[in-house]
Amino acid sequence: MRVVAVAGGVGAGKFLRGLVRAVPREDVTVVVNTGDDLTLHGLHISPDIDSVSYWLSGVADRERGWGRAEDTFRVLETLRELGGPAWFGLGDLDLATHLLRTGILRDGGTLSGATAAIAGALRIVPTILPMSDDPVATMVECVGEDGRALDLHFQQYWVARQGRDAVKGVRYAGADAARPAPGVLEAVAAADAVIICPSNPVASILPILSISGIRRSLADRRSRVVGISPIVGGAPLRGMADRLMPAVGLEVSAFGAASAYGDLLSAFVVDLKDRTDASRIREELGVDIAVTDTIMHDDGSAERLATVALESLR
Ligand code: FO1
Repeated sequence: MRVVAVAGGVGAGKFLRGLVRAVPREDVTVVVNTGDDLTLHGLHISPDIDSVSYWLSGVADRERGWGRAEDTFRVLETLRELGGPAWFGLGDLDLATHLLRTGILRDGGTLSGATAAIAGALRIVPTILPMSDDPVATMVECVGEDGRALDLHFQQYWVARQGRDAVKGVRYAGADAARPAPGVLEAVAAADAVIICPSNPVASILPILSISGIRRSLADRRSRVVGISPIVGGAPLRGMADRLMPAVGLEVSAFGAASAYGDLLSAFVVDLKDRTDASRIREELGVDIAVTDTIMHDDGSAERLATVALESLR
């Protein structure tokens, strides 16, 4: 059974560890958000690709969610002592990934090529594809505490300024010109199931769907597309979806998450705590509903969630 997973960072990483227990890992292709990629210290950093790669290879820091387990931050601390920019928490081990990726790009390689090289080195079997080799930047339009308009890159909004600004809108700069990365459309066309992972709809999934070719490819396969709600009990488990969703006109609820990509879905998995949203999603969006415990305590619970998602398409 060939499966495409449309993925953001931490939530997707946890989920994918279960998915590769539910189906043969060589049958899985992951299409990953790059809207929150950034260049820092001259390095190309792809946080969501790295989260997915680290989770799938078993080196992720399970507590923090991002970065590598048992990493140290000596380079960052020294940089801070020297008065350099130290707002983004790059670990010493994590830095090796960014050095390798940046070198490949500098030598004329693509982000897809760099991603495949790193995945190969980490002995990851599923195929990991960036959504695009072209740059797309998730920009968060805010009003600062002093009332001034701010146009912030996602990482400036969330990490540098710690989400303190009032969000007025979100856009995906560069999406109009961005082409799907090699292999993305082919994987979706050949998939028996496309799973939209329990990731932040605005920061992780909509950037991928903002690439028109990808959105169209999913629309063509609607009968095989299932989404999983990242909302539990009317709120995100972590992150800032509750601040970004209203800014793009989405209710902060399982219904709001479903309506973010409702026109592409055949089925949607909601948490037991949000079961009251089920009939609304079914009736207003025309989407089948599965209700289950969506909290992924471990790989076993992630596997059960993946199985429920796949069975909801049968
Ligand atoms: N998130 C933070 O909140 N603070 C950090 O300092 C930080 C560093 C970081 C370094 C590498 C990486 O791959 C991810 C990192 N993240 C950090 C997570 C990241 O900012 C976002 O959570 C994702 O981009 C959203 O999916």
